[in-house]
Amino acid sequence: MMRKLITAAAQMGPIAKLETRADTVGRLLEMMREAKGRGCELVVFTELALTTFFPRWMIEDEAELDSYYETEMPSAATQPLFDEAKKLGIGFYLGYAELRVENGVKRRFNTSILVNQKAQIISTYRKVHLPGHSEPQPGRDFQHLEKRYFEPGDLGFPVVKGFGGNMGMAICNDRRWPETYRVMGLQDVEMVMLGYNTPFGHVGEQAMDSLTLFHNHLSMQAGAYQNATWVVGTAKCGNEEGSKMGGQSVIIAPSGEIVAQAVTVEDEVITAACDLDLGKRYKETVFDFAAHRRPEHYGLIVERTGAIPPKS
Ligand code: ING
Repeated sequence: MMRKLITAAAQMGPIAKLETRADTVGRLLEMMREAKGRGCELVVFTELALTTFFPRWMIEDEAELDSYYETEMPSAATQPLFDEAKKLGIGFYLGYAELRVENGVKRRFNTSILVNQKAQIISTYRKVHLPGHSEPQPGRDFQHLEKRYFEPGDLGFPVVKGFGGNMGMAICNDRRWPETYRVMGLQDVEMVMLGYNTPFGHVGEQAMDSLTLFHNHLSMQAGAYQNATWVVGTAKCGNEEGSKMGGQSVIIAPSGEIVAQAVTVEDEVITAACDLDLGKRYKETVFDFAAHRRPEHYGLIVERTGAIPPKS
């Protein structure tokens, strides 16, 4: 029997700095209901889905900074998401800023969770690849201080059983690094869910910034194909506090083909019936890792090649 997982990507338009958690959760609930109405069993929300993308600012006041984080999950503000998910029988991926105190020390992560149709958290992920800077950079219209406001993730890239398949998570910049998909590909992942907040002009070089949307899809389509997995990429987009961010949320098949794509820079639900067995044929042929991958031959044989050894 085909393992068809009807999946939604719930793209978000801008979240204003002063928008309340209740207002934002209200928007998420509306899209969760729309997804359920289209027969979805899973809805993938975006990165930092509860607040504006605050790493665009230098925030000196610690209380203000802490206000963007959740200290528990579900929190009072997000409990309605869990309640509605259980009532509707739909699971969800949710990105948010996580603040925890360990031995009196504040730990801060850019986190995502996977919640099943019984509203149980079945997987947690913390963003490994943090782009941008730890100190404000001169000459930028907007900062990108994720290295200041988050630690690199300490949970690896877990793949868990859920929704009838092998489910993995990533967050935003992770999608640009092949290791992200391969570490999960080696765990036989069948769907990678990820949210992203991708400002135009991030690099500050026109030749690269003009390719922001191309690189967005290139990264995810390559990751999907080379690891024979579905990839669901959900944007937060539009003009958010003056910072313009790319949209074009997508659902990508293991072939690398885009099967659904958002066409606005607002809240928009896109859906696809994802056959979780679609990747199997690739894993049995082109990407049969056991038959074709040769990690034992990837090393640098300097004496035979005269290659330049990497700096140790
Ligand atoms: N944002 C961006 C991302 O990786 C970025 C940062 C934008 C990097 C454009 C390179 C090019 O999509 C986050 N939040 O990681």
